[in-house]
Order: sequence, then structure tokens, then C-alpha cells
Amino acid sequence: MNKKILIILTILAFFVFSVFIVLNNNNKIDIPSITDKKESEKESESDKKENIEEEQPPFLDICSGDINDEELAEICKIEKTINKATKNLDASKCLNIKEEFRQRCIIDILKINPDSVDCSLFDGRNNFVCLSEKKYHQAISRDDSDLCLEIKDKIKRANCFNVIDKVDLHGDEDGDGLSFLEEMMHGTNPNLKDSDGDGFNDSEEVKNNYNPVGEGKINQETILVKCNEIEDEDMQILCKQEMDNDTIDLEKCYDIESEELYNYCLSLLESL
Ligand SMILES: [Ca+2]
Ligand SMILES: [Ca+2]
Repeated sequence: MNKKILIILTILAFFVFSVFIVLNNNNKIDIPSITDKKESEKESESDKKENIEEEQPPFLDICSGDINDEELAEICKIEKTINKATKNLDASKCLNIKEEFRQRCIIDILKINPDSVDCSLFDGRNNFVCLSEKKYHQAISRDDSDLCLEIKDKIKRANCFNVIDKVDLHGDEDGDGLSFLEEMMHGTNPNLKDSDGDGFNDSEEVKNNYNPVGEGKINQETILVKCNEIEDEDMQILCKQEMDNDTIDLEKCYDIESEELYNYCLSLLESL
């Protein structure tokens, strides 16, 4: 008997709860605030056409209406800004996004129209990424691998040749012991065994720390900085935390994940 009453009460409670949810949702839809109404009227007339074309992607569905979760609200804000920036091809909108998410915003626009982005809007790592990605997408959209050589990011440069000319990144066309990817990393000619014509082939020079595209040795001391030599104490700790062998390789500044250390690495590189 008690069990039956319990079941009936549970069903009743569920029913009342469902009705409450439905009514609540209907209220939200049926009674927009006056300002909302005015805004939407204003928008609906002029942007009707645009809105049809600018349908939001499905992931933004969860972002419509009131969001109570702070984290979700933040993500939605970023996604909406990126969505707007890419739709309008307006990279300046990416500046409204936190530094760590800005790169995705820039790249998303570059993928659609590389010519539309002014990379001077961005500084530091974002500027470097913007310039490299811009050249990469320009090269691909124009099917012009000559542009690949102008890409600053060496790995991206190799990928550019791989996509346009179908070059095998691990192949060794000139038989000098360096793969295509390695040739790109060292700035050597992948079709020439001895890029600088000094009588020593590229891989021999690289192995022995000689400059394969110029005179003399690569001076390791000028491109490596020991963490202990850094005067700024915080930076010294950061350096030890992030670097293998307690050493910053200035040639690899762009691979450093910490924004702070990355900027410091660049400042050292520029001071050489
Ligand atoms: Ca080679
Ligand atoms: Ca040589």
C-alpha cells in the first residue's frame, strides 16, 4: 500500500515539475523584454537577409539564452566573437579575445581569406603565427609554391611544399643525408648536396656545427643561453622549469609555450 502511494506521488511530482519547466520555457520565449524587442525589430529589418546567410553553427545553440555557468559563458563569448570575426573577415575583432585563444581566431579568418588580415594588428607570437599562416594560405590559394619560401615558420614552410608540390618531407632528393624537412629547418637547398659550395656537403656541416649556408661554424654560445646566466630571478626559475638541460636554445624561441619566457627569448635573440 505504502509503495503504491509512493509511486503515485512520484509520478505526480514529475508531472508537476514537467508542466513547470514547459511553462517557464514558454514564458521566456513569449515575453521578451522591451529593449530586446526594440533591438530585434531594428535588426530584423536591416539584417534579415544577412541573418539567413549567417546561420550560427550548431555548437552555438548551447550558447543561446541565459547561461548561468561562468565557464560556459566565457567559452560562448569567445566562440561568438570568433564566429563574428570570421563571418565579417574582421581580424580586429580577434583583439577582443583573450591572448591564448586569439591565435585560433586569426587562423580561422586566414583560412577563408588570407589577404583580408592585417598581421600588424598583432604582436609577439601571434604576429609570427599570423605572418606565417597568411603566407601559407596565400601560397595554397594561389597554388604558388614560390611563396612557401617566404614563410617564417620553418615547419610550416616544409608543409607548404608538401601540400602544393607533393614533396616527400622525409625524402632526400639530392642524397646529401638531410631529409627535405631537415633542409627546410637548416635553410639549405634540398636539390643541392653542398648548398654553400664550400666543398663540404650539407649534412656533414650540420653534424659538425658548421654553417651549411655560409662561412664558419655556428656559434653555439651565441644561440644558447644557460638558465643560470639569466639575471631576472623569476625568469631564471621559469627557464629551469621549462627547458631541458637548463638551456634556452634561441633558435627555438618560437617553440616555447610560456608566453613570458617566449617574449624573453625573443628579446635575447634580438639583442644578438
Ligand atoms: Ca637532402
Ligand atoms: Ca657546404
